[in-house]
Amino acid sequence: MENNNKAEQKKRILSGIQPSGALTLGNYVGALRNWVQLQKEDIYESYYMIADLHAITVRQEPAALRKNCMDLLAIFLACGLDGEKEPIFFQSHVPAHTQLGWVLDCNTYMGELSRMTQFKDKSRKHADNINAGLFTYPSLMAADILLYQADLVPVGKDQKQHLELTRDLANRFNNAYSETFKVPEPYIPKVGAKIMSLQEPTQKMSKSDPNENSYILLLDPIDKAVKKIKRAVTDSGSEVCMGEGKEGIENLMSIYSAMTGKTMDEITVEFQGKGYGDFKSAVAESVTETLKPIQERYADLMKNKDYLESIYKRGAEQANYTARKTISKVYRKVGFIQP
Ligand code: ATP
Ligand code: LTN
Repeated sequence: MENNNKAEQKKRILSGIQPSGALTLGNYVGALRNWVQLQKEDIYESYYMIADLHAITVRQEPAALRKNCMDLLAIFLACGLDGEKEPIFFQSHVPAHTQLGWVLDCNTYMGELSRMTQFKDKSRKHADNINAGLFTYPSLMAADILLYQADLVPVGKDQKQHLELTRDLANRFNNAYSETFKVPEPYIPKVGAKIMSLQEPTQKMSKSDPNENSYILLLDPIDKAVKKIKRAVTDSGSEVCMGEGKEGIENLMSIYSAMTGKTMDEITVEFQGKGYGDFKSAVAESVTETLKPIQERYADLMKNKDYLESIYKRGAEQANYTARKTISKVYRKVGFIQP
C-alpha cells in the first residue's frame, strides 16, 4: 500500500520504439540509453513499450515482426532496463491504446496530420503503401502517452513534432471535456539527440537506410562496427573540432561524447595535434566497450524465452491496470453509456 502511494507521487515516464528492424546506435544514444539512466535515478515511475501497432503502418512480414518484437524486448533488457521493477510491454497487449487512439483520431485535424514530417518522409519511402494508419500514426502515439498520464517522454529529436501534437491534443480534449489528461513534456538529450549517418552526415542515422555502412547496429559483430567507423565520411582537414563543413567529425564527436561522457570541448583538447586516424580508433574503442556487454547479455536472454515471456506478461498486466483507468474516464467524458 505504502509502495502504491509512493508510486502515485512519482512523476511518470512513457516511451516506445517500433519493432521495425534491428536497432541502431542512434536509437540507443537518442532513446534507450536515456531510459536506462532515468530508470536508475529512481525518481520516476516508467512504462516502456514496444510499439508493434505502430510498426504495421509499413508492411511487415509476420514472422519477421514476431522475431523483431522478441529481439527488441531482449535488447531493452540487455541495455539495462529492469522489467522486473517496472513494466515493459507490447502495445498490442493493451487494448486501450487503440480505443483511445480512435477517440483522439476524432479530435485531430487532417491539416495537423499532413504537416508531420515523419508522415511525409515515410510516404516518400513507401510510396506504394501510403495507408490511413501511416497518416493517423501521431494520434495513436498521443494515445500511448496520454493513457499513462505521462509527465515526461524521452525521445530523439525527430519525435519532437509528434510530442507537440500530443500536447495540443491533450489541451484540446481537456478544454472540451474538462481536465482529463496530463500535458506531457518531451525529454530530448543534450548530446546525441540526433546521431547522423556515417556516410551522409547531414542525414539521420536510420535503420532503414539502404547503405549499411551508414549505420551501426547494436548487434553488429564488433569487427564490422569498427570497420564502419573507420570508413565514416570526414573532411579534407585534420582537426577534431566542430565547425562549418565538419559534420562528419562532429557526428563522431557526438558518438564519442555519448559513449564516454566527455564534453565536446574535452574531446577537442584530447585530440589536439592528433589525426583523424587516432580519433577514429578511440571512437571505435568506445563503441566496442558499449556494444560488447549489451551483445553478451542479449545472447543470454535469447536463450531464456520463459523469462522474456514472464517480463512481457507482467508488463501487460501493469500497463492494462493503469491504461484502463484513463480509457474509462475518457469514454464517460465523451458521453458513452457505461457498459
Ligand atoms: P526508421 O529508421 O525505420 O524510421 P528509426 O531508426 O527512426 O526508424 P524509431 O523506432 O522511429 O527508429 O525510433 C526509436 C527512438 O530512437 C525514437 O525516440 C527516436 O527519436 C530515436 N532515434 C532514432 N534514430 C535516431 C538517431 N539517429 N539519433 C538519435 N535518436 C534517434
Ligand atoms: N513514434 C515513435 C515510437 C513511438 C513512441 C510512442 C515514442 C510510438 N509510440 C510513444 C514515445 C512515446 C518513433 O517512431 N520513434
